Amino acid sequence: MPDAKPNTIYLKDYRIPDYLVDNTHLQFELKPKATLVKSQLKIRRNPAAGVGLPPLLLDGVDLELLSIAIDSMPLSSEDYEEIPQGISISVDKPEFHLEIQNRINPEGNTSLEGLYLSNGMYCTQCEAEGFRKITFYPDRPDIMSKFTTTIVASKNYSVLLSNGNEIDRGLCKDESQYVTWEDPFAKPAYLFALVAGDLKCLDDYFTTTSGRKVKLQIFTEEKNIYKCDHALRSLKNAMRWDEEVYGREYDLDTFMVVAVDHFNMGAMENKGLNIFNSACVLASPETATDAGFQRIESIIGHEYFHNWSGNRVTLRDWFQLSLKEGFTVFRDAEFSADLNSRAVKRIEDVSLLRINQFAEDAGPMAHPVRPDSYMEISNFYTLTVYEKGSEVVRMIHTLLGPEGFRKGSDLYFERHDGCAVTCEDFVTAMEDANQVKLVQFRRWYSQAGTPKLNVTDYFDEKRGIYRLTVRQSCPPTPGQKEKHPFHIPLKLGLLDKGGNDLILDGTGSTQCVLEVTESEQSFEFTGFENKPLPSLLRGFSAPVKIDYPYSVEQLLFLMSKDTDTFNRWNASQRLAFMALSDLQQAYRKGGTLQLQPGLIKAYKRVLLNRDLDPALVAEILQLPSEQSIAEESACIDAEAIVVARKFALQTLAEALSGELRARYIALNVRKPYSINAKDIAERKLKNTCLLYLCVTETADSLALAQAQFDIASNMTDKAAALNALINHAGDRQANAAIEQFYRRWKEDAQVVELWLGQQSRSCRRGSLKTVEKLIQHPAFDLKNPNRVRAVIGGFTKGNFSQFHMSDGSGFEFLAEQVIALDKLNPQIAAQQVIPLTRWKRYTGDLAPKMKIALKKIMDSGNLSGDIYEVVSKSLSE
Ligand code: B3K
Ligand code: ZN
Repeated sequence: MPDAKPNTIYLKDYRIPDYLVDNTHLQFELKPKATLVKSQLKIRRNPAAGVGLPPLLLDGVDLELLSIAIDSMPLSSEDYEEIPQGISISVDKPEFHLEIQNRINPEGNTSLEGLYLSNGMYCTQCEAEGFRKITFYPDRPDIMSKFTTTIVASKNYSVLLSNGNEIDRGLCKDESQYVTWEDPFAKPAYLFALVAGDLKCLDDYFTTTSGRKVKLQIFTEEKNIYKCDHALRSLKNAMRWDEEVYGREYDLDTFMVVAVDHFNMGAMENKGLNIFNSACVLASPETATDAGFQRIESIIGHEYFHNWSGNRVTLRDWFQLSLKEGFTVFRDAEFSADLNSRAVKRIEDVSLLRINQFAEDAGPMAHPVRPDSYMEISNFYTLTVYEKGSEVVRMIHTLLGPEGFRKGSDLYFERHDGCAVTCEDFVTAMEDANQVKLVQFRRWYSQAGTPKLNVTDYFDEKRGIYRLTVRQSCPPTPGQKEKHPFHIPLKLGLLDKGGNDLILDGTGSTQCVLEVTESEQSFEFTGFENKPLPSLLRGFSAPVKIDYPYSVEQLLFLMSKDTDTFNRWNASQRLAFMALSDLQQAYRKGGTLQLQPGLIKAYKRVLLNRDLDPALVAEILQLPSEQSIAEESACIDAEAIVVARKFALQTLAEALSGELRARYIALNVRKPYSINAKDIAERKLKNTCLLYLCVTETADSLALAQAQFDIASNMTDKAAALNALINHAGDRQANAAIEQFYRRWKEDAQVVELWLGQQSRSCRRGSLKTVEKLIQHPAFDLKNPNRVRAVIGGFTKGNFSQFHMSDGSGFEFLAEQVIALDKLNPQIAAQQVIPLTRWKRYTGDLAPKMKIALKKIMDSGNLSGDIYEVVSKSLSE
């Protein structure tokens, strides 16, 4: 148990702030163990908050208070009171200057929240509630203040950065230096940032549509400057895209990005000074894979887009998190889709949603896109808030069309610029700009759970009428037993026998969006000679599960004929799920396993089809992961899943080896590495073929992998070959590759993380013993979240078969790691514990063994609020 059980905070209890902070001036005297923070705040009573002068409440955590003064008069200990969340100060006037001095210990801060040190460099992370670890402050997003910041530090630091524009710098009497920054835009404390380090920068300019020249700078250690080009290019693309697609220009004179090795997540959108996890900004062809390059582009875009969706228009309270995150994920997804393959981007995003967000919706932490309560807000940076939140915005886009959506976003930004607002304000702007009502649609924000659509159809041959009947339901989630019907945009097409799209109405369109709003609803289409075949939920037009009784033949037909690329891929997935479920059943019954022959034929056809985008071919060929098979199953039989998938993979690899080899050889041409959609697609298919070939473990196929490993000069090909060897070569060959790779790359943090991750995820070599050894390896560091995610996360989230070993050793291991992590970094501990929280869905002995591991954590004592919330909710469900 934590010292005191954390409080639950409710959305319904929101109250506007009693006091406002117009100006915030901060001065930092940086010392590793004892940084002095002086804050001067111009405070006034909030006129909208009522009469009287209630006490001023300031949040503060792990701070050493040195002094407080109001209008230069020092306060005595009777004038303020220390309370659990900070201090409460008696106030006798409606306007005053508050001065506070406190000390903090950046070196001892392993939570990576507030001000901390990473490889000798000072940096901050304030979202959501990290600012209170820097100084006493009303740390809530609806308090927006104009900040100036003075940083005083030794001359060893070549850069001292904060938000906004540099307005002063000089030397102090004691030979230290100072720099002062001013941010002209009022902002909540969570967007504050400070960086001090011995860094170099890559710089450039961007000229906005209205002709303003903006200085762009990417800061990193000198040795990594050569890895910043892609981030810089991505930033310029993002700036141009936001001008073209949303009419949004950048608003400061400089935009800075800093790469930091120790970071709890991907990146942070601090005003004018984005701080990035090094892994999400640094890349070169020799050190980063194509997926890494694409991730950088999307995260650079995401953080940049927050400048409007999050910073200029910010949040009233943390329950509204999806207002900025869901909207910004939607924006970055469209940015990536516009710059790369739209279909492949959609497939990747939907896979993530179905595998992980659907699991969240079905688990003990299920919550609506706008949660209505939390104990620890850090636990709500979830796939529901981000990815499902983005799907909700996408549905508005689908319902209003691109022009209507743009009118809505223009109105939203114009109406709320400089304000802290709510999800409700977003929907209202969309309604007002389009003169529509989205009353029922709002349930997407308040109801948790994944809706399910059951679709049946009927064809009246005589009258040529085709009727679709849609029934919707949504399973209960914690605290929400009954659900009301959702407003669901169901995009569909109808195919004739030749696979052509039929015309659906008088306007001649071949695709329509049905608006499903009732529990049961029928839709009719007329004028057909034969019963059409429906292509349902095209482009995944809503975050739902859909069930229509397709036969194997119908799925094969859709897979080769559907004009909607997403649904072609989806048909291949359904087919694979059916085949894998048959195999699981046969295994459970002790029968012989046989892979559905239709699937082999279909894969062969796809592999031979030279007209299909190679990236799509690669997506179709990849069998659903074990995790995604698990997510499809009502009860998870881990052993049957592993056996079924392995059997399917081996059968396919053997049956298609000729075609796989031919396609591999055709694509394996030597040419200079370039990051463009066509080359990325070809590398993706080539490496998918290589991995399949190696599943057969023949000397021939392993020789191809070895040759690629030896000569590859880019990391995409090198890492793919290493992965094939780690998973399929004999011990000697695999270990030699592992060692050789490490020797070459041990100085490169990002490559070492990739290397650790591949070993932990390997079902052959990533057994618990290997992972335990990796934890002892000099490259591992429990204080570094990237290393934790690579080794512990790689094993528990990416190595299904080994983590779910029937003796429960994987669960025990995770419990021990979570207990150790919680003492250092509660946010990372809470991210890592998630696989255990799904215990209820497992069959056999696994569920009780997972539960025992959770109990072990619960009983270990002195838990953080983060871990307490997740573990107690998982056990009490
Ligand atoms: N807004 C940050 C996330 C902060 C997470 C704090 N625990 C990054 C992003 O979503 O852009
Ligand atoms: Zn974000």
